[in-house]
Amino acid sequence: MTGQVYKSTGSWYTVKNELGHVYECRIKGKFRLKGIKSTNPIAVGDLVDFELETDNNQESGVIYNIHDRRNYIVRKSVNLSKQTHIIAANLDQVFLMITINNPPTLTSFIDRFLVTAEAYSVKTVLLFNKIDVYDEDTLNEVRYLAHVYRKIGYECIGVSAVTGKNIDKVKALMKDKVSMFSGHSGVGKSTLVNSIEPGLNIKTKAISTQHMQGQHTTTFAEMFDLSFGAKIIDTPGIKGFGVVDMDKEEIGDYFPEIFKLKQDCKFNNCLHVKEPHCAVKKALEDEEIEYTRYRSYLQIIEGEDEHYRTDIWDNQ
Ligand SMILES: Nc1nc2c(ncn2[C@@H]2O[C@H](COP(=O)(O)OP(=O)(O)O)[C@@H](O)[C@H]2O)c(=O)[nH]1
Ligand SMILES: [Mg+2]
Ligand SMILES: [Zn+2]
Repeated sequence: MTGQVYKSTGSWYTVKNELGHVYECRIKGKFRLKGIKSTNPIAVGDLVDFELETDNNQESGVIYNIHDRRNYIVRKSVNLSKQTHIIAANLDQVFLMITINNPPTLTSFIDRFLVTAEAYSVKTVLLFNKIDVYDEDTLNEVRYLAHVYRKIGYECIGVSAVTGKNIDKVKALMKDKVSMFSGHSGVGKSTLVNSIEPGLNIKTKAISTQHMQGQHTTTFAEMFDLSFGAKIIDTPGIKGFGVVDMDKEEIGDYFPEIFKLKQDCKFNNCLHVKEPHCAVKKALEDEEIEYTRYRSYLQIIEGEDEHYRTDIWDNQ
């Protein structure tokens, strides 16, 4: 049988098959995944093959194969083991929720987030929330930022989780897809999810798991089916989702507007800092590239990013 992992609590996996039947599964043997030194071999979102076995009249599943992943997102472990914890696999999109104030979301945070998502090959949609309370100046700021990010290919939607403004557009994007909501604490993630699916009480469900006894208090991601044919992945308690290890030369590839220009730079290993005949610097002078984006790029390649790290993928 083939199914998708909805929840993992360490040694048990909740797997749903194509008919919507749910099975508690364990892993048979050891899985070694190419190139990943991970504390968990299987994550929420994984497609797995499993067979059923009966033990003391209890039916459960045994997973014997994982399908190739389209993408996966990881959190680095805080200790020195250099192991990673795979949070979720096969994500279709992340909605990055942004507020201009209460709390402010800085462009440096947005750009760092987008670089990480590009590196993970996860599509990001920007949601500018709380537009119901913004004055005209603040709305202009939303319009300006939406213009900046649309120009480089990101879909941007101004929404209000409270009044429901443009929530239909978000739902349309979510249909038949697996989504995750991210952004600083207080931007309105819980409010938005509640307005999209009023009956869904994510936090309660995440705690009442039957296999948690005797385990330490690590929280695990969980996937939920919504009534209109969408899936969301909730990652309770996950903060400080580390950055991917990137070479300096690679970082520009995750800024779409820089990536597009790099072939026109004189040097093929151009970092777009001080090199002569640099197409990126030229575009910056011509105001074709946004200064805040370039500044974020410099901050990342110079490694001035430590204080952004703790907030990336803050999903509280
Ligand atoms: N005015 C307004 N307030 C909002 C909106 N969305 C969320 N809030 C408020 O912002 C606060 C934080 O929202 P919450 O959903 O808990 O944010 P989370 O930390 O991202 O989950 C709450 O007081 C919400 O009522 C919105 O669209 N408009
Ligand atoms: Mg919340
Ligand atoms: Zn260059």
